Amino acid sequence: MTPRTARLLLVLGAFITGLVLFSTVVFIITGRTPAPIAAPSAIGGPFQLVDQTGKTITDKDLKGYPTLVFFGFTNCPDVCPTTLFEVSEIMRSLGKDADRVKAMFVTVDPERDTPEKMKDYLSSFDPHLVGVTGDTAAITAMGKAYRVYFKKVPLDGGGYTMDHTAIVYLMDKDGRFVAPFNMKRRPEEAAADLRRYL
Ligand SMILES: [Cu+2]
Repeated sequence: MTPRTARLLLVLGAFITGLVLFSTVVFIITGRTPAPIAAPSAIGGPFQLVDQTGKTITDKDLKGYPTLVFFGFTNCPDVCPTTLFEVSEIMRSLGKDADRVKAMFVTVDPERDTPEKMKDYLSSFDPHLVGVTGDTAAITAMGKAYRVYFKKVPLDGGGYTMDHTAIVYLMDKDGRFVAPFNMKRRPEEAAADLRRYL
């Protein structure tokens, strides 16, 4: 296991622990077992950012579309390109239905990931992918709303990389969090699962 993989597992672990703790708190307060993993309203919410063409994008643009949301950054050496490739395969498997879902790649590195940079980067992936950036405050707020962990890590030779939560979120047509989307299956299976939310 590379240190990077170990770090990502740690981040994933922390996220899941957070969800479990949250569910437990809900259980203690209400005396009822909460809906799967977390109350749907606990993740997601309104945002106002910019897409890779420089156009404003908000949560309202996602209304009516099941949406995959993934946080990352264009300088990411492995996890982000792999995930974007996998999401692209799912979109391809969806065929025509790809127009009825959305897939968003939200940068956690808005300093470097300008709309132009996002556009250039995403040109290697499925054209349905929407790149999302904006000012640091707005990105931080969205990250918080999605319970995403991210942190700048200085590199030995100068510059920096980003540690970040690597979960693909499935949001339903009404913008409610459904579950972390299972990427560990064939694109056709993932596409079939996604179709259930159309
Ligand atoms: Cu990444």
